[in-house]
Amino acid sequence: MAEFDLVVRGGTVVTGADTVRADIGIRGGKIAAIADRLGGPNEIDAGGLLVLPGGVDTHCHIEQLREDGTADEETWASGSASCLAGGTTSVVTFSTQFKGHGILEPLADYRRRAKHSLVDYSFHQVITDATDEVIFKEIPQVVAEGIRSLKVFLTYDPLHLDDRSYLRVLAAARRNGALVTVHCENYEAIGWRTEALLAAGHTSAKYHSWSRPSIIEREATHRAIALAEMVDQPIQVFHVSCAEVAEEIARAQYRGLKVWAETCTQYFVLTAQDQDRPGFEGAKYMCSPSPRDAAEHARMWDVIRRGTIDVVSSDHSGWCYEGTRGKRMNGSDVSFRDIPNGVPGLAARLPVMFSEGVSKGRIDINHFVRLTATNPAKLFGLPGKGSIAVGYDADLALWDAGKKVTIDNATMQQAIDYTPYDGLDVTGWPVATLLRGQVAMRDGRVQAEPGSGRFLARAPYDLIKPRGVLPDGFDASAWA
Ligand code: DUC
Ligand code: ZN
Ligand code: ZN
Repeated sequence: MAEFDLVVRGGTVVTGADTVRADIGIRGGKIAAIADRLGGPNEIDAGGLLVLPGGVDTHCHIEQLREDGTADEETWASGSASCLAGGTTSVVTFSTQFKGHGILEPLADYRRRAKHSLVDYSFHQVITDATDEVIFKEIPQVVAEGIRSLKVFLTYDPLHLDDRSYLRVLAAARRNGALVTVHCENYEAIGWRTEALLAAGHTSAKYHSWSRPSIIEREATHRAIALAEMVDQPIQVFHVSCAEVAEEIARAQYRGLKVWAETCTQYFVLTAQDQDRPGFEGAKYMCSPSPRDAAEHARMWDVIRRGTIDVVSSDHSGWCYEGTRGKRMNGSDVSFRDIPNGVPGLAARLPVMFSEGVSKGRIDINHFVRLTATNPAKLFGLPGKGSIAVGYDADLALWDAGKKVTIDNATMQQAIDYTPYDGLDVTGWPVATLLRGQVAMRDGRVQAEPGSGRFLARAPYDLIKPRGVLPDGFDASAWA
């Protein structure tokens, strides 16, 4: 019997720490050896290529349930194929809650849908209604099933939580050993500015960013951190859009708090000015927090280099531009308030960040791997993912660092009918993606079958344990 099922030969293996010339021997879906001159009957030639850990995208919306019983247009089959096309092998998506309802029923539905995935997956549990039933009965059950992160929104109708409800979720997470992830924008301030903008006749997509300037994100980030500090509950701040928000997080990290930061691809290449395109086009670039101006991109690279940002995700959202279920769900002649937020980006994430970061010399390749694979896997408790080591899953992206591609929607291989990165020239592209030792994408052709992805139940892990530091020693989370 051959020693290995497959050998990846002749590549340059890159982890979050090291870059070495080595072959990789794979057995039973796992990395069995990393050494010089391995061989066997089945080899894949990685000569001239980088061998990266498969990407781990810990914030993306795939086939997310809607309140009317339908789901977003990006299905598990299409979204996960897009992941493979872009070198990503694991995702964490969202099981939702609808106000007035519990979390168990939508979770069961979502689990059924996710069985079609071509990549490995786990979920965050969104909490939009912090009832006693949800807080004391359902969250413990869901976390015990391995869904070890809760997502809260401090803005958005009808998702947002007020401060008291946010505190209750933080406390529930602390009791049950989960991480809390937070969408930080000030609900009341956005509502107030939106009302004023609409009254002044400022209705087009461009005013989306005017309704939510960066100070609104900074205030909510500060508040989210302060309340988490009071409860002694670790959090991850999602989609940091600008340096002034990252500074709030850096201050918290300096004080020793367990506060981690995520940003997304769009905050390095899109701008608020993209929303000012003619007609309805601006809707294609509308997401929250809003992209800022072009000067912010350089400031974001600075905070990346300083180490404040831990994760880069896609925040891929399933809204098509055409048709009646996506960006135009409320019509094509509506104000910015009624256009759904979010941009697609599953396949674009690694190529855009590699090109803008590594190819342009802003970060080194190991930092790129940490941001896009190693850190997300560690922070969300996915052992065996996000790095290349003996015993790890053989999830690999074989990467041509010199390949030049102009992004268009066909290269994204997604169900969404546009990409906001259309026309962007990138240097660096995945030529093959392996999931647990199986070649799942080669030369742009996705060859994995729907259902080949596995649910990743997340066990308790030390990184997200509370610090044990409470303002006056009184643990309110034991009581409420
Ligand atoms: N913002 C979010 O918080 N989620 C999805 C899309 C978006 O723009
Ligand atoms: Zn969000
Ligand atoms: Zn999101």
